[in-house]
Amino acid sequence: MDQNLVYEVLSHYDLPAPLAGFVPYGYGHINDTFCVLTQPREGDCIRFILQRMNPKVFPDTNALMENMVGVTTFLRKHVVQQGGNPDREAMQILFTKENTSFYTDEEGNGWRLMPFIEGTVCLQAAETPALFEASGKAFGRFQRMLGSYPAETLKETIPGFHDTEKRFERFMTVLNADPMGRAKEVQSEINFLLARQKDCSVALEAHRQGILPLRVTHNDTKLNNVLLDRNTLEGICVIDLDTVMPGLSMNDFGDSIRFGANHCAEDEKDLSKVNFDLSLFEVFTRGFLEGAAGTLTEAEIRYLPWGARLMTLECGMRFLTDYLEGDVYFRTTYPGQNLDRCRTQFKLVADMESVFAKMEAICAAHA
Ligand code: ADP
Ligand code: GN1
Ligand code: MG
Repeated sequence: MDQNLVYEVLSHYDLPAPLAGFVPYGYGHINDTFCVLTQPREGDCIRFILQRMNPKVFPDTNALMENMVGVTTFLRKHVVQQGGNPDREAMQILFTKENTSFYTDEEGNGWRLMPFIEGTVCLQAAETPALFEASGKAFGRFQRMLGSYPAETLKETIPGFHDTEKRFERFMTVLNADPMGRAKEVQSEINFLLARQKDCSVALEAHRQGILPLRVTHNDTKLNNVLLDRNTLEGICVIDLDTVMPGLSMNDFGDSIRFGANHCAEDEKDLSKVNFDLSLFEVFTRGFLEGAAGTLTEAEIRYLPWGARLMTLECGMRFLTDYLEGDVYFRTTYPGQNLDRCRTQFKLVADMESVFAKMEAICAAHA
């Protein structure tokens, strides 16, 4: 990354103090994120999060940022009404000197700037059950807060984002083309997925039959997309709002379980370390339902275990597709990382299948 480009971007913002520097930040797979430091003459430095949005993933930056400004403004008002602190409990998009919600550089890439929410931690793995429960509560609450958001004003930033059937079709197209000649190396992963084609329709079919309603959902509820209070370890603020769109509640629940209800990294190579943890599933369920506070229907709660299975299967399928395509979507730091990621997801799916009745019993008990 050309440092001068970042300076050029920042020159379009009214910063509160002289710029002290910036460093790459976080473990996101999509955006380029930087922590920007400004240093007043006296006192602590004031930090910001600067992101270059990924135009391959989000081709319509205007639509993306319209959603983002709409949702953050709505959430900030909601937090104020509830007597909370909007600067801690909601994100904020800072506007440029030209009064736009993002800056477009000479290459056409969009950049956005946000205050850094201080006094928080962002975890890559659930270190304790209590932390995972806190994240569940935050994501459940997030969904409840957006219950009254005018869904019709939201743009679909990634059409069919959790359309698992469409994702499967896309996988088949890439598999048939096999552009990198990699299919022969991954036959067992391919077979695992082919054997589960029917599963890809479970949620969509329930929605088509009117069993599951559309809600405004986050759609990317990884543990590292929620900030926890550094001292109380409570969930403070849900971040990474790029994919807030109409969706199914079970998917928000499921994506958190996929990422957090285990004790390994998403790209762990040693599959003996990759195990679905039913006790973490239970604490998350408790937190999520407490946070959602009665907004979910009986059917939505009944389908939560499927949300976990399907989000994990879908994510594994997306990693596998990307591996077959030559790693063009998810950022990778070493060759084969998407295949490692796919393998962890499929191992977790298999684990979930073997304890599925227990997952259902847990959801029923917490309904
Ligand atoms: P990506 O879509 O690439 O995952 P995110 O929006 O999740 O990008 O940002 C990446 C990381 O940056 C987060 O996991 C978190 O650690 C950090 N981060 C993002 N926004 C903020 C914020 N407002 N305050 C503090 N940390 C943040
Ligand atoms: C991406 O942006 P990030 O890193 O939070 C991806 C999710 C995947 C996740 C897998 C917009 O999330 O859908 O589940 O990686 N986000 C997008 O770790 O595709
Ligand atoms: Mg993220």
